[in-house]
Amino acid sequence: MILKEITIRVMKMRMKKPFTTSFGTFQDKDFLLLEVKDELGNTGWGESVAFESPWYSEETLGTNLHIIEEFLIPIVLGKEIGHPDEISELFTAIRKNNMAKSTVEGAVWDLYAKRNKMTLTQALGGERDKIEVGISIGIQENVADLVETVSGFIKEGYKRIKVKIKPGYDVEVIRELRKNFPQVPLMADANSAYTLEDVELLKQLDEFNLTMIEQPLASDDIIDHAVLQKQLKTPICLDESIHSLEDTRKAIELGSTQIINIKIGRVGGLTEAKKIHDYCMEHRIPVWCGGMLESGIGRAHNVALTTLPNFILPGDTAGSSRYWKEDVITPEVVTEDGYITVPNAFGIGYEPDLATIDKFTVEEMHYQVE
Ligand code: OSB
Ligand code: MG
Repeated sequence: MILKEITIRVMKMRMKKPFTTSFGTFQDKDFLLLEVKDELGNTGWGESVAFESPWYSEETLGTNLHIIEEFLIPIVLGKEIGHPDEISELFTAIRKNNMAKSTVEGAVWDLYAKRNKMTLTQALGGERDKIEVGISIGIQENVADLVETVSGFIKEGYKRIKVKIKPGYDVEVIRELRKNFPQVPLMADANSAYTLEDVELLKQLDEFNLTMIEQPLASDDIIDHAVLQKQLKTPICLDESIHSLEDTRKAIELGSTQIINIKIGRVGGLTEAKKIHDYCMEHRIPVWCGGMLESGIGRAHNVALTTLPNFILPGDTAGSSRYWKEDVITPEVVTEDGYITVPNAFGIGYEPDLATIDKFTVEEMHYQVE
């Protein structure tokens, strides 16, 4: 297939509710959508999961736009591509900027699947027709609010509860949750809010039978996490620290992580995500699919990825209505009793809703070859 046209849209969508992590609160989601068209008029869609500001990683909407326009589009526009795995190879001359790369690569995967009349799930080699869904809950005003929120999500059937923690909002919060929900699969995500000086505090979490603690230490660390894991019973799961198969191999060899959160954008695309999945499966490390508060386009990619066999823990990919009043795809992603049914339409399996997309488009750029 020949990549003839690329359109980038700068999007602005307001989430139903603000989301608070150890870094702060936000509600407006600014992100990029990218559409690629081949010589036959087939299209594919990708989403940049970079946030407007660099709190989660160094990438932002602005850096993604810059890298995509100035470096990635010149590499792929007009190119003949046999398989989407070729995209990451073409991008090896560009260091890092994984979320930017993933935006383009994701669109090419969707295009490839549609052109070959298969679902993205089939193109990836996925197996499931439904996936298990957990929920990630931001930091709440007080513990009573949190207990009520969690109770609601358990009633809705979510298969696992994840709560954000930060210093001063950790052990007592988890204690209270465990008291109220003794059986529920529960985990905590620190988004790098702790250091090795907090070992004694983190050890107190061991008594609550958490499925895992996600990214307790620095976002660029895999050394201290190994030191911490030796002192914790609770399995550590790395999120921010893992950008590639190589990071995965090193973290597993060092004993820094027992579970991996795979985010397509953070690792540079579906091809690398699949490699990490396969490596973890060989090494008996369970994986799950993380979330970046995606719109329907990115969410659809997550659903397809989660159908691979080693995604044995519930992911953060909840249904559209958890985040959005109106999503940019039809139908929306729907969670029912803690499951999402994997769509069987070709490509990402959900139709981009152009009217809604237009409504939330702030700026649009178009590139094409003659
Ligand atoms: O650390 O997993 C994270 C949201 C934004 C940035 C980072 C993270 C999160 C979440 C929510 O935990 C995931 C989601 O519901 O999409
Ligand atoms: Mg996380």
